[in-house]
Amino acid sequence: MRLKLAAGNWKMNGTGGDLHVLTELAQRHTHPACELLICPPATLLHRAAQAVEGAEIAVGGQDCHPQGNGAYTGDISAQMLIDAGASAVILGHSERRQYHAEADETVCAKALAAQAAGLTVIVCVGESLAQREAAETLQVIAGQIAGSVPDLASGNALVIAYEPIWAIGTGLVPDTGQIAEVHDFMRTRLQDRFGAEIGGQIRLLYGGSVKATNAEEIFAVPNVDGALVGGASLTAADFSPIVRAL
Ligand code: G2H
Repeated sequence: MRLKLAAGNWKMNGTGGDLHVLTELAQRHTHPACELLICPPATLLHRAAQAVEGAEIAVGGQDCHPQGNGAYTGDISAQMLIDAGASAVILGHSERRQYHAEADETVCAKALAAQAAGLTVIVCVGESLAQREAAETLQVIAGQIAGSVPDLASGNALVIAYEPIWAIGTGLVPDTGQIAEVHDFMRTRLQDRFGAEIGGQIRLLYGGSVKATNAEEIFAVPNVDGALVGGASLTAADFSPIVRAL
């Protein structure tokens, strides 16, 4: 059985004054069948890891470099994330693909490095509105999974987040039929590639304008194993009801 996962992506939000959100989440999180992960900006990782020490909350990064170290100004390696207390990393988020021109091959190289370092990898995939309207959604998802996901020895340390770009931060959410179609498709592709066991272990998250008001409906969709949550993960008051809905 796949353990449910609620992952908060703080994006470029949060300073030291926001660490209280983690302690509030820790007090409220009593859901043993659900893993809780917060990915704050890199500047907060170490303090965030300290803030959740002893609680059932993990912290993760939002990106990493494919190399372990070297002359890459401004970048952070997978080993550095681990050193700061992270156990997971989000890779290939559409904002990285869009604003940093990250191609599937780059995401795959980062995923390999993160895996080798021992991080759980959350690879993001998702279509644009134009691609959906052109009925290219499944083709886009298939290409991103083929190009961004490295070969695996086990499915436990890989998570894939389906985040339709048109649903991110817009308040627009695909209907449950559209989510089911993509999640079932991803499961089939993964099982075709990695075999039934490994492909069946990989957790599939939905992301894009998840809120307390729509979480229950989304989590009832088969093959939705949790959520990657942006805006609604920034406060415990918003995030806790989403976690409870899992
Ligand atoms: C999608 C999501 C988190 P939000 O980017 O990855 O953000 O929930 O704000 O749409």
